[in-house]
Amino acid sequence: MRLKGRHVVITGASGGIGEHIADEAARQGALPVLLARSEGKLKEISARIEAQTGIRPRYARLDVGDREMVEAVFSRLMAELETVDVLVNNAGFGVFRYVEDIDLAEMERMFAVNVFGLIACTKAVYPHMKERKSGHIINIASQAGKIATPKSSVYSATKHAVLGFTDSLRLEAARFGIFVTAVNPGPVETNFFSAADESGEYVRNVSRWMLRPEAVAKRVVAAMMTPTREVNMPRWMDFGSRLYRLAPGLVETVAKRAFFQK
Ligand code: NJP
Repeated sequence: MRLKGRHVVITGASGGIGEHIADEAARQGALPVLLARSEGKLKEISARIEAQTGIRPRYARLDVGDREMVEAVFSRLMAELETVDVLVNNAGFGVFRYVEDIDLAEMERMFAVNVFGLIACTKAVYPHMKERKSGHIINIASQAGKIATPKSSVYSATKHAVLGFTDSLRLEAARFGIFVTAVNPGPVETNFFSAADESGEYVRNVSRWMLRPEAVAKRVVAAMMTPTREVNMPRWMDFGSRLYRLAPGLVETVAKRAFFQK
């Protein structure tokens, strides 16, 4: 009942974690709004959700890395919806490479989508939430935003940036009754790895403890409209990143082989 009739805007909703968040939010009675570049997929997902729940989610094409498009799409949405109760900044991608192999255009794109896009989407809804003294911004970051490992320097840097932004925003937003949550999953079984892990080596190495996207989505939706600081999963990885904060050198030594599994 907490989410009944609430507008939940999800970026990167055409697959993976974002699609499952839309499913679960609709099951809880929320009104999801689906955003991504693949409009055809959004249309199919919207029709499927309507067939399953009776709720027909709105959808719109959005490249979060395109600043003008973010402004245009969100101003249209705000005019149509009047309120956005929850924004889930989920759109993102990673490419795992050693530093010497980093392509600088790819690096800029990763920052444009994962960091600047997330900030631009946040800024598009924040003034309205501030005015209403209510709302929730949920940023899908990563355990890679807590521990940086080989071959993920740029991806990890984007997620560290997301966590820095999120922590600062949480303090500012609390003054207006707005909740801010960071979600830090470990590896999740989605299409993410078709771009991130070209060789397939990482997926082979970690497949036995990959999270299901449905499980991540359930935790995200359970946190909606509650003052949840962070969602960290799986539990053992959360424990590892807490330990890393206390003794980074020790963890790097002990887990060196595991860190090079990409
Ligand atoms: O990945 P995937 P996930 N503008 O590839 C969209 C983080 N994460 O669900 O635009 C707008 O299945 C894309 O749609 P489309 C990860 O960093 C993951 O796993 O149509 N949308 C698709 O819907 C990311 O922030 C893992 O191509 C854009 C969606 O994003 C979030 O979880 C672990 C876009 C990506 O779906 C969702 O990733 C972790 C753009 N420019 C954090 N570019 C993991 N999977 O292991 C992409 O710790 N999208």
